[in-house]
Amino acid sequence: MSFPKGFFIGAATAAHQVEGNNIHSDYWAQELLPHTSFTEPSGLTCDHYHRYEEDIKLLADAGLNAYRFSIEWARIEPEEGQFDQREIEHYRDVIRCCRANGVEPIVTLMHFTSPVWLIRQGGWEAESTVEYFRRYAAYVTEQLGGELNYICTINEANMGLQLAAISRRFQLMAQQAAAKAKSAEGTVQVGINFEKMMENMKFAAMENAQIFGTPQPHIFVSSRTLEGDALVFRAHKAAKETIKALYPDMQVGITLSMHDLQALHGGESFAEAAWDEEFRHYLPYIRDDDFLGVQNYTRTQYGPQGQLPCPEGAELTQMDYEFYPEALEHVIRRVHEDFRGNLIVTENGVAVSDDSRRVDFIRRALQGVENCLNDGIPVKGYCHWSLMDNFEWQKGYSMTFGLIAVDRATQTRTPKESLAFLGSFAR
Ligand code: GCO
Repeated sequence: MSFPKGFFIGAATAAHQVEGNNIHSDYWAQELLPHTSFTEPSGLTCDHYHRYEEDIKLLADAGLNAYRFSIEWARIEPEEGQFDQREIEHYRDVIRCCRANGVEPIVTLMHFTSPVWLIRQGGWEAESTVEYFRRYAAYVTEQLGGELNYICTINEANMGLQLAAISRRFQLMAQQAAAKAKSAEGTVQVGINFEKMMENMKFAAMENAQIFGTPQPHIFVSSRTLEGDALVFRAHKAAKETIKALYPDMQVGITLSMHDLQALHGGESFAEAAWDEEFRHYLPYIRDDDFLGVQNYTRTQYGPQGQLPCPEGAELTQMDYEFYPEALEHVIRRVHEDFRGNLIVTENGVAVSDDSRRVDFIRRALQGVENCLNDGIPVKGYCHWSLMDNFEWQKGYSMTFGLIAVDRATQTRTPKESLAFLGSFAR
């Protein structure tokens, strides 16, 4: 396999999952609720906030040439309207560290976590969030835009509707049999403990009300209404227009969580409806973007009765996903049918303990990307999720997606075979 000159071969992280002590964020607050749905709190995570130089050097030394990471809104604006210049300088240092190591920084402005104050003001269902996000994007771009070429505004902007759909499915399954409830967690591309959430809901509602002023805080990773779904994409457009006004050459896009949706006989209408909800209905908001971030992990199959469980005997990952790297090529081809602009694979990976499975996954996923390139589809890069084993949201540290293992007792990093294997394609 070979890729064009300038093709990004990189790895991805998210601030809350790797930096540590994101104390002004909504996630930090919810992790510490007495009736939290989180397996464990994020705490110091991988201390990437202080160890980013070591981590970026490991990435570069293995041959990778791009690093996708997020700037944490809750650090930049811990209180409404109070912007912390020191945190801007921290991220400037991270960006410059990338450049010093010959690595292209691809920055995400919002990767699931929000400042507590934003959620207290209605979060991702409140009209005011559109302007708050635009203002935040403007501030970061004014300060750091001169050192960047790629900005993803919002990570997996379609997650809210996906969660609304799975919540409906989960409640149905939970009514049928608790044993089935587990499989709900394997059908959304984020670490969620639905079973524990349901048990804790009534207590957590009271505890959330004490922190956020509402028993149902509209954090980003929560069920979204259709109005809230549109609001997220209006926030993206407002931010993009502001960024482009400041730096017209900045490449700006959004990232979407997309499954390889496959219809078995009789499942066609379900698969088409799911693709409309997951992707096609967003086209008016993103059609003119500079790129689209494609984030894919597995496939979902549909039969005459709707969504099907993983095929009998399928190899599963720690996340209860089917191990199916061919999904990436299928999703890229499907997206390109409607979105003709540049694509960047901003996330693709696998939670496994056996790194040889990750090597096999990467080989097959990259083969699919090369097949797409050979057919003229404008894929500009591939960022593997994730650079290091990290905090998989409500699932905590049990899910190992990393190209680098981290002993969090000592913060020792141990590159896995898969890191060098991925880097070998960047040369
Ligand atoms: C997501 C997020 C990542 C996850 C990754 C593995 O897509 O949910 O971008 O933060 O950790 O996808 O689930």
